Amino acid sequence: MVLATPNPILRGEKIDSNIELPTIDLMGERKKVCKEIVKACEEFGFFKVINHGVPVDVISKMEEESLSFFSKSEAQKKQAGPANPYGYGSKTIGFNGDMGEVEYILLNTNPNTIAHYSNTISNNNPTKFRCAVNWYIEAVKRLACEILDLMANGLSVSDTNLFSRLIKDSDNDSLFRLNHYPNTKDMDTSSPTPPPPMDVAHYKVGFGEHSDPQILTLLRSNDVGGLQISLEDKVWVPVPPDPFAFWVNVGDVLQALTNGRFLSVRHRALVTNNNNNNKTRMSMAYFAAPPLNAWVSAPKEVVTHEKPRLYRPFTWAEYKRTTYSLRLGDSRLNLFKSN
Ligand code: GA4
Repeated sequence: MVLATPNPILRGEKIDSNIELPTIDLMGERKKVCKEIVKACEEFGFFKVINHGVPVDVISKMEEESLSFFSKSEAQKKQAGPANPYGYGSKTIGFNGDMGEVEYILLNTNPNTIAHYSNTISNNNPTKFRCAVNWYIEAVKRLACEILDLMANGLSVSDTNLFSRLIKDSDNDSLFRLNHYPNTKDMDTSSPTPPPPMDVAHYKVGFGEHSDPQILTLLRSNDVGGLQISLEDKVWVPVPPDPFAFWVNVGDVLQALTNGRFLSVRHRALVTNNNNNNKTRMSMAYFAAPPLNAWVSAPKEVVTHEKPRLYRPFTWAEYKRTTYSLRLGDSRLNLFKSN
């Protein structure tokens, strides 16, 4: 009998399922919502939004397209790859040796990129795929702008559209990602009895620990769990799946734009091999980013005598280049500290 080899990266880590992650009801009273968002971003860099206004059919159409793509044969999926960085990728993440138990489609939200890839992603009905993606992006972009305006308001930044303007720009460099995490039961049959649910040694890394480089990420998943966020003291908090909500991540650029007040949350996705039903995790992430030539510089309201400028101004192009020169888990923002 061969025993499952515990993944050394995960050994000895602390998991805390008792921490309650913030939920923001966007239909709530505006002032209260602004305050709650700021608190969530300072404490976790992460929160859930409900009553978000993204139509259910927009989400279900996108999910249907995603499922139909990932159900194809390996050979068919490979026609939309390799991810360079856009297109279909399997197991390899980025260009510097990062790997995970994940397959994905990564796209720039620019309509030309979407149109181009739609032909190989969905050769039987590219228009249907393209429309589903464009509708989804339009809806989540609107949601991201609303949240960014609430953040600026909550931080008393006088130019309340300062953050949202960056992603509304027609040259924005926002991305869209579809992830599929296969059930590792199919890959690892060596475990004789199902391990207890929180025994991290029996999980594999789907997408390793990292922060998102952009401004804001809106993440939606099906009802299969696996996402975890990391608190400052290296405790991992499992994120309960909720297919009706969106999870919002603060990205590195927003941490810089808020002069370090908001935390760019470190997170990862694990895949379990003790999932008895065969349902696999699928997620879709919208990464709201500025145009390549945009400058990232914290506004005066968040730079004070007590809290001087933490990061030097940089362009998104420079930040993105640095991101792609490093490994997934590297802390890139530290390289942009002002001296
Ligand atoms: C993490 C967040 C997004 O998924 C992503 C990822 C990107 C990629 O998969 O191409 C990166 C990763 C992400 C950060 C470090 C670099 C770039 C893989 C990698 C090793 C699309 C992004 O923008 O940055």
